[in-house]
Amino acid sequence: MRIALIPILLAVAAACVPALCGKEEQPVLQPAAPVETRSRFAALDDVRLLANGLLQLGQSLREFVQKTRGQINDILQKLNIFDHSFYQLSVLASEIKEEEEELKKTTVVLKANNEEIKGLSVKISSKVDSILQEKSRLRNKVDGLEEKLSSMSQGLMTSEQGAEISGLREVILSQERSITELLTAVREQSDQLNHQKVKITILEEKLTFDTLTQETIERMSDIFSNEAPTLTPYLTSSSTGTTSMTNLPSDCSDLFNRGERASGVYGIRPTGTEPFMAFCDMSKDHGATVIQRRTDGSVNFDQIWEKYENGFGDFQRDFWLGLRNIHSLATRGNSVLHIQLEDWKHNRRFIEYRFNLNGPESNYTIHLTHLSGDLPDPMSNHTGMMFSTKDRDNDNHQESNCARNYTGGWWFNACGDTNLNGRYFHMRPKGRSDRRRGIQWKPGQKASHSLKFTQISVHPVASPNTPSFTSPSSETRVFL
Ligand SMILES: [Ca+2]
Repeated sequence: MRIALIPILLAVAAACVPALCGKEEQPVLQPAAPVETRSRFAALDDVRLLANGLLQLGQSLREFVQKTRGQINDILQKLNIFDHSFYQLSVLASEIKEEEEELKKTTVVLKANNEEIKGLSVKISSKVDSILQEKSRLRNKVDGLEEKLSSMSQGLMTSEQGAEISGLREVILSQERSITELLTAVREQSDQLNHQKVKITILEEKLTFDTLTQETIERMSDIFSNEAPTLTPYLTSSSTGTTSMTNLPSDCSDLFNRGERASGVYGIRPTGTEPFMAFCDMSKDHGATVIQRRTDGSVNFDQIWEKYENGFGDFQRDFWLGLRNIHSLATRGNSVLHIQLEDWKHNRRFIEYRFNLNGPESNYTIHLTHLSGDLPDPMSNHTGMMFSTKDRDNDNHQESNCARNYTGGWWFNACGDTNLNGRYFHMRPKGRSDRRRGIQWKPGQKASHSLKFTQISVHPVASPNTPSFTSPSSETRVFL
């Protein structure tokens, strides 16, 4: 604005000079023509000045508009992201409400059951009282009988006494019968009571389960924004020096062959690559380098490309070794990918593939050939797939970004696939939208639970004299 004002003022000032000042000083009889030409030139200059000023003003205005437009676009994008998260949260909130309603109904049922049980226990205690009374009465009668018997042994038994004894016997028999009846009734009542107890335990379990759901959902917003920790980098100290650098095992299998038998975190250096830290899972017959593990949901796997490339998490719990390191492990060839899974019913199964992974230039394309195992094989559908994350859509689905919709980075094909890097759920997710975001092995099955435990490891193909690896090592069970 200030820039625009200067030429205008200049123009006004210039126009004023000939108009006002010149009128008094110039002689009246001067010819009119040259004055007019001069003032016309002066006016032209002014117009030029004014035009320049206006041009500058126009340019700065255009820049300002472009800048503002860019800012508005940024804001709109942010608003879109916010809308998306808000929508997800509102879906979750409505699910919470539904569960609350269910919870209320359950509580009403529980209360009714409680009343029933109270009634039953009152009845049972009154019956037990009457049994006890019967028992004491019986004991008194038996005592009397014994007295009479002892007196009988001293003298002869009269016919009157005999009749009394047989009468007493009948009384005793009838008492015994009523006691047996009472006991049967008590047993029936206690059976019923046990049945009610089981019902209540189930309801209680459901109640804690629902509470857990709510807690998980409450934690959801935190997890959304959680940055996963970066994995411990490989550090060389001056004491270890270059000798240890050149002497590093190429992988966990090499370390096993050198005699190491304890599972844990070690520095390794696949041939021709940088050294890095890795978790070695040592079984009875070989060592495997673990590239992924899910045990408790302590690490958020919904991370961006950079994180998936470099690795994240905690070696002792949940982690992803990083595409760059996995690629380094695969470059030697002859690799076997070993996948162990466990569901919430403690069923543990495995599957093995011949495995290769391209480098970053091919977005870490995976190559798999099914070898063995007792799991179904949905991963063969993923062979030849590039890796995708929420910020790098390399999947085969034209209209959507699988990693964004299903969460976690993976070799997605056309969404709805196997995804072991999905969200960790501590129970069966209720909504379909949540279910698809879980840790999936074979989606599309009716009971689509999110898995409880996963571990993916790599080891070289077993040589003919080494027995092939079929069961998970005991060490990994420590993490369950
Ligand atoms: Ca896509």
